[in-house]
Amino acid sequence: MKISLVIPTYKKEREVLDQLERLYGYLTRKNSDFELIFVIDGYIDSTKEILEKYIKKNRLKKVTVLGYKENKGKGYAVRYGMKRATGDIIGFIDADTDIAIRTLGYAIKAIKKDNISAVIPSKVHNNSNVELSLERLILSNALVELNRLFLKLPKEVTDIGCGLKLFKKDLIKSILPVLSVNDFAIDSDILNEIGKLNAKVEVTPFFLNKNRSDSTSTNIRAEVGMLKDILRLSLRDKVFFTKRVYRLVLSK
Ligand SMILES: Nc1nc2c(ncn2[C@@H]2O[C@H](COP(=O)(O)OP(=O)(O)OP(=O)(O)O)[C@@H](O)[C@H]2O)c(=O)[nH]1
Ligand SMILES: [Mg+2]
Repeated sequence: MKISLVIPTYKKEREVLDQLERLYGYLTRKNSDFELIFVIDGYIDSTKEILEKYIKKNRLKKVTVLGYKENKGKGYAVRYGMKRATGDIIGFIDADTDIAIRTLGYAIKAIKKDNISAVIPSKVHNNSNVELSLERLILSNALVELNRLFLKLPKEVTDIGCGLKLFKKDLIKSILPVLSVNDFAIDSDILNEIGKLNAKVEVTPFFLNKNRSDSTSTNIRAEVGMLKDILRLSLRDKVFFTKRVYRLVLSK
């Protein structure tokens, strides 16, 4: 089974080569058929040049660097890459090395199961090793509850924001046309569509590397943006549902 990993990349001059070496090395060692698709979310620093130089020098065959001039947000970058992915398994992973590689190992093993359509790693899985501050734990739980309240979150999901998610090709290709979020609420958008389809999800453990950087997706501006997107999706779905009911009643 070919695995396509999309790597949304925003201002990652410092870490991007570490992430490339690590993913390329891991998937090669595992004898996987794979492709890595870096999506440079805005040509605002030299991440693109750094990547291209390294790929040329080392003659790497299975890496593609895509991108565009303006910064558009993580959701846009993820959607851009997944639309162009060709694997049987398609997913995304953050461009820095915060997520320990064995998180990917567990996720790949799970997504290869016949009956599983999506794998969503979780900080609060029993086998995860993430040390969460009380504030992060409360925020993370609040986000899950918010998604449950306003959107159609698959019942298994216990964590929204993990920067690694894997899907079977058929599932993700069928929902890509209806995804609309450009920023960090892309996870909510995807999970909502999976929930509507009642597709089978497995939750796997999530491991963090030591010395990780602080997350920019948990600043207050990003959080307000995320909340706005969740409410917008919820409203859209409710309007759509109401219209359908009206149409049904009128046609009777
Ligand atoms: N912050 C941010 N990340 C983006 C954007 N577009 C794509 N990304 C990628 O989405 C992922 C977001 O991960 P975060 O950990 O929340 O943010 P980060 O930019 O990695 O910053 P750190 O907190 O320092 O790790 C990373 O792979 C980014 O490269 C964007 O517009 N802003
Ligand atoms: Mg990060």
